[in-house]
Amino acid sequence: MKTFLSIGSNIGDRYENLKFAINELDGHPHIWIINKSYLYETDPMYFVEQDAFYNMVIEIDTNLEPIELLDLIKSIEVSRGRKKTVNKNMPRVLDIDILTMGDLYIRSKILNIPHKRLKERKFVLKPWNDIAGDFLVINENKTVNELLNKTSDKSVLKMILDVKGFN
Ligand code: PH2
Ligand code: MG
Ligand code: MG
Repeated sequence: MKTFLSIGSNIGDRYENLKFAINELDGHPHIWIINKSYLYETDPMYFVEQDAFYNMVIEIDTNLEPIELLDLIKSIEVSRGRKKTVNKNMPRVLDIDILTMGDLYIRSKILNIPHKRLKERKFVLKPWNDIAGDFLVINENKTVNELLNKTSDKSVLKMILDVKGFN
């Protein structure tokens, strides 16, 4: 199933943290990395008194069930040292979020697909637009490019020149 993931980090070596996530996903027998966006440094949203993030979006193909993919990404986050926090939107070593998965629509306590806040986040829409501007986002009935052009998020993202050959 064609799936888009958002990856972010704002603690420690942000670059290595994102790379770790991609390598773990790549090494999984039921996941194939199809495409990667550019890498961006982004100002924190919601809780703004924290360090800047590195963010990117990747496309994968997977035959895992949504809940299996969720379990896997949680375990990757924990294995990189992510700790549970009481509050939402606090600094994190690694955050992997499912944006869309095929044309699934899931609203539940533990899993929401498409991601509920994707259209208010330029740190999601900008990198997503790099690799899938024409992708039609189910439920929104708009392409990624249309969502990017319409978003109320006015933040400016800084593209990171990738000297280490990440992309
Ligand atoms: N993630 C959040 C909250 N705020 N801000 C930026 N710039 N990047 C993120 O990945 C991010 C955030 C919750 O997951
Ligand atoms: Mg998140
Ligand atoms: Mg998350």
